[in-house]
Amino acid sequence: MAAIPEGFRYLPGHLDPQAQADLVAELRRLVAAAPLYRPTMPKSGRPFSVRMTNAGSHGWFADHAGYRYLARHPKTGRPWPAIPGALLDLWRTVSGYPADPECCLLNLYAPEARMGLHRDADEETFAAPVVSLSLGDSAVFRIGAAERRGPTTSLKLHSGDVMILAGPARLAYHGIDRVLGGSSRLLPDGGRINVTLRRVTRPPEEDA
Ligand code: MD3
Ligand code: FE
Repeated sequence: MAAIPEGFRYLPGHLDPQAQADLVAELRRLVAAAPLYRPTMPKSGRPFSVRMTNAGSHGWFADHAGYRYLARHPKTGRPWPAIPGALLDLWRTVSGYPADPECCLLNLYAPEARMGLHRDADEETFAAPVVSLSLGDSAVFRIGAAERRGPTTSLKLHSGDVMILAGPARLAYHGIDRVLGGSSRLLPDGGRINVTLRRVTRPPEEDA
């Protein structure tokens, strides 16, 4: 076991079951407006096992042309839906950051899906924290250091848990080793949803 990087905050069970269910209903509307897609790795062309969609002014996407943010859904060509109010409230409550998030990335994990160790580094500012929420099946999360080969620590994430990654933790390597299928009854079809809120551009407030 290694030390968890400074700036990591973990709020287990931050959302109660009713708030989780309300949010899932809202996310179903979001997915109806902005269908899930499967990004591909830029170099290998290998598809992600996780399916994704976004809300907000900036939506995260990956294909042969690279990792980047898009103003519109890659398939429908429409702007991304607005970030749900409950998620803006969450950010304003826990981020400690003066500007709102621009990207609300929704990751949908089937029980077999995982996410390899990576850093979130496609943003223009790392001064803003990343705020992340887990819904549905539990998962084994791994967090390391700012260097890929550094030591890592594993943590089990459950439905309703919130993480805030600020300071040195903001650039830490992290990933999802596995989803524990059948561990939650929030989603009737099983699986796990992760919602990750990020600032993408540097707001004028950062100069203050
Ligand atoms: C640690 N999502 O969307 S959430 C991602 O559960 C992502 O789907 C994982 O990694 C998931 O980029 C992990 C927690 C998370 C999100 C961002 C981080 C942890 C982080 C940024 C820096 C360090
Ligand atoms: Fe990430």
